[in-house]
Amino acid sequence: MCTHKRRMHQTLFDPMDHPNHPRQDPVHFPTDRRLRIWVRPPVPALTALAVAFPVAVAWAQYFLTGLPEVPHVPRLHPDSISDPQGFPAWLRITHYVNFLFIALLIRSGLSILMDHPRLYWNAHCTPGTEWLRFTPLEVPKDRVWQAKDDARYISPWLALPGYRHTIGVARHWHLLCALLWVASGLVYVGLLFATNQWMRLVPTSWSILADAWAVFINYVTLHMPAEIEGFHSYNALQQLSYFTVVFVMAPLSILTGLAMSPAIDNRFPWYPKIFGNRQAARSIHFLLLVGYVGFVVVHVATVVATGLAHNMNSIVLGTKDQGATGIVLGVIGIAAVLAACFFAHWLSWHYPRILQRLIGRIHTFIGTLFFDHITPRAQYSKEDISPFLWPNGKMPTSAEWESMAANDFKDFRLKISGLVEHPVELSLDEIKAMGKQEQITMHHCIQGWSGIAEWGGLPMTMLCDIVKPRPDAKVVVFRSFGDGLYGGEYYDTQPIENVLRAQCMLAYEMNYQPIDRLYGAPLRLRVENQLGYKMVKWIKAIEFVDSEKAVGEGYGGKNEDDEYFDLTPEI
Ligand SMILES: Nc1nc2c(c(=O)[nH]1)N[C@H]1C(S)=C(S)[C@@H](COP(=O)(O)O)O[C@H]1N2
Ligand SMILES: [Mo]
Repeated sequence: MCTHKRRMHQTLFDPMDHPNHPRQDPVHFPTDRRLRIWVRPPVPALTALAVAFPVAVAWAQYFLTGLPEVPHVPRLHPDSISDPQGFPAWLRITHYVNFLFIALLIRSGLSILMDHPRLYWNAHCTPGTEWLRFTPLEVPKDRVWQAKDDARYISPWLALPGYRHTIGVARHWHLLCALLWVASGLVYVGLLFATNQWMRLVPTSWSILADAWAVFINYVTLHMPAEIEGFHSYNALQQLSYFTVVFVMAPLSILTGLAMSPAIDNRFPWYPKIFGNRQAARSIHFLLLVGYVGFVVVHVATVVATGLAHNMNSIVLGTKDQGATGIVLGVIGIAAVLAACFFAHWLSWHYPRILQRLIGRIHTFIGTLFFDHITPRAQYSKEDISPFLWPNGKMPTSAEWESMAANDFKDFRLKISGLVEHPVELSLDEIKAMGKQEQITMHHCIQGWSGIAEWGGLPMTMLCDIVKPRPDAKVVVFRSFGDGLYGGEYYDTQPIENVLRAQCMLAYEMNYQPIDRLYGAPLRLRVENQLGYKMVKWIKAIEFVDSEKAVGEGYGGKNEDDEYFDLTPEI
């Protein structure tokens, strides 16, 4: 097989990558592809009220006091020659680059959302407590329903890469584009303030609110405000909405995105609380997506309605004339973004390993800068324990595990081997006698759900004290009795430094009971600074090796091999 060859080639572009992906086809294209949106009943009513109320007030004011005049903005510099004049090239370029990345972020974000198509305001993700769901299914109560069963199909016309169980690749795009989007955003904001262009966007007086309201009344009562010379300044409502997008929504997207990181949340538990909790941050992150889509629709409609040719020349060429060049180039630009979306789709389905390696390198870089320094230490209290924790992972079906389970794992022996001075085989009782640590922590699944549970078990540091890893042992492999989603032994790996951190343990207790079969009996791993798929359940054996490249297909775990997940998911 080509596995060996693949291991040898750790370049981004490997011709051996291509043939290996179609193994997942049946699951990616399920028969049930219904997309249903259900919203908790008060939400549409409240939203309608929130929209209808200002509209009604605006109409009332219009009838009572007539149409308010539309003021000029920026008011402070009506005649100053230092006012922004037109749109410089850097502004036109960053505007376009932003459009490209937002498009890819929204598309990959939708793919990620569909892997757990429910949104909550509470941290526990108990089925039935969601306020929004994108699935026609209620969680069945009479049988085991895994979080992976709950994932939905989404059309690749809408999402990148779309289909089902493609969250690994979707995340690569999302994280890559988030980094590039933030970088271009920093350049843009930096130049805004380095020049006088910030005056267009940043209101400098509270009168902006009254002025924006006056403009709002004009729009809502279907009076187009007298055309403001957008080349020099915006009307107050326009300024306020651009300001909100750039200086409120974009930072909030970044901050709520970070609030979903297991490494950050389990080190700084106050951080997600700024937004309520991790799931509230996730809900806000999604609402911001809706906000961008809404903004783009209104923005584009206004560009069309207020003089398309003239506006497109300003946006694309930075000129004031009426010719068709701006429209032509603008359409070509939009076509190029569409082409980029098609290219991203093609790359996702034909060369996902390229993405995995590229993002892996960026991860390693960012990891060494930030994440390697943060050790998880969050502890929740007993009252915080979730009433329900979504289960995930195929239960073992081997006769070996079944018969051990039937006998309360009395015959179980954990085999620890590889690059250690004292390879051992330990019974569950011996493990329990070696030491115990307890922690109440939040589990973060890559799919988006989370939940809080108590875990009791043997810290990996204690185990290492006994088996004594040799200096050449760099990576720890955890092998499971269970299989991966697409068959073959489930396993995952950890760099040895990470298992030596606080809160990394072999858990044999969950919520003060011996761990249930469904949740990983007899032993499962807890590594609180990473995502759930790293925490192997139903552990059979542990092996110390010098590199993950020699195990499985060489990408560091079953999901890394089969679904292109990242090796060190701290975000
Ligand atoms: N053996 C095995 N372990 C596994 C998995 C699996 O599929 N097989 N899934 C992982 C994933 S994706 C998650 S989110 C957690 C789920 O743990 P829980 O069932 O206790 O919530 O287990 C992890 N461990
Ligand atoms: Mo997961």
